[in-house]
Amino acid sequence: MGLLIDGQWHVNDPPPAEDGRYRRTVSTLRNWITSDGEAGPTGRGGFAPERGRYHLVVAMTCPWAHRTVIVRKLKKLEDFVGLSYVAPRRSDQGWIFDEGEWRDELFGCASLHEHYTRSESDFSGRVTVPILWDLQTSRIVSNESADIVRMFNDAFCDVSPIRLPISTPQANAPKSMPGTSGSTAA
Ligand SMILES: N[C@@H](CCC(=O)N[C@@H](CS)C(=O)NCC(=O)O)C(=O)O
Repeated sequence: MGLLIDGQWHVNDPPPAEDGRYRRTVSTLRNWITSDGEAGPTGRGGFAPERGRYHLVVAMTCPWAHRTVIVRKLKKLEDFVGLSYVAPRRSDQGWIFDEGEWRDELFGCASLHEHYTRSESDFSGRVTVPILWDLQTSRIVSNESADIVRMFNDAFCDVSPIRLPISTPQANAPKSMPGTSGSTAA
């Protein structure tokens, strides 16, 4: 599937864990949009809710990304958080963009790993969806769907009074895939 190491794309994955079990990616970009722009539970501050400032990049085929799309819609945050889709398939470049509805409307990139290195030039790790961009600072705010749904619910209260029952981290923490070790990204 490929991954980034020190900002360089590697087509081949490292060998699997010795026990052969699947382990989900540990998300490393974990800043938070907060109602007052102060730092959230992890990462740095400076991300206040502002109209048109944020943008989600997701894949239609990814359940983790899908929950961020659902919460954005239920909270009616379309004016605050834009949305675009990678193509619903992988290549040796990982997630890629394509023409039409799969185009990269933010930067015109061919692949999602270019988004990661645009934000973090020395990024190492898997290139996953969803990612949440801050267009003001040109940095990725978060690549952790469990955090993104919580910040959508909590940080935009002034503009979206709808409250969804997803506020506890435990209830919403990323789950490991069935039959795996139970290691999580949270
Ligand atoms: N912790 C992430 C994990 C997301 C995730 O695993 N996304 C998958 C697609 S469903 C992905 O992009 N995988 C690409 C890869 O591992 O190379 C989250 O929940 O936001």
